[in-house]
Amino acid sequence: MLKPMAWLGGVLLIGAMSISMASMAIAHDVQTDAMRIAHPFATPTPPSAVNGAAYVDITALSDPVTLVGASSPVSSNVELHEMQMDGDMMQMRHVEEIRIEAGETYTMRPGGGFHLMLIGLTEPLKEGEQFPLTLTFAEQGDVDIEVWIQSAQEGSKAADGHHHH
Ligand SMILES: [Cu+2]
Repeated sequence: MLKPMAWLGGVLLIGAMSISMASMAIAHDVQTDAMRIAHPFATPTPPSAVNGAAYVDITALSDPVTLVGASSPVSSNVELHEMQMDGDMMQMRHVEEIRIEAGETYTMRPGGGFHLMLIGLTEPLKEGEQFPLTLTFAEQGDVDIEVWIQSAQEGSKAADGHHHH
C-alpha cells in the first residue's frame, strides 16, 4: 500500500508547483536577511481621491520584525492603519506599529485588518503603474519596495499565489 500512496503524493506535489510557477509571473517580492515582503500592491484611485491604500505581506524569517512607519513620493504621508468593526460601522484607526513574530506572515488585504494609508496623494494611482515605497522597521531600518497598482482582486490573487512555494 505504501508505493501507490507515495506516487500519488508526487503527483500532487508537481501539481502544486506548477500553480505557484504560473503565479510567479504576475507577482514580485523583496527578500532581506530578516524578512520576505511578498507582492506589494495598491488599489487604483479615482481622479478626485485624496488618499489611497497599499498592501504588503510581510514574513519575519528568524527574528521578529516591527513595522513602525513608511514613506513614499506619491503621498505627503504614509500611516499604518487598522480597519475594525465598531458596531456595524467599519472604522480606520492609526496604529503605531505592526509586529510580526519570527516565522509568521502578516497578510494585508483590502477590506479588513492593517493597511498602509497613503495620505495626501500627489496624483491619482493609475492601474498598471508602479511607485516606490520605503518601509521602516524598528530592528532592521529601512527597506525599499516597489508597489504595483492593481485592482483589489488582481493584487490579492497575485499575493496569495506567492505564498505557495
Ligand atoms: Cu486607512
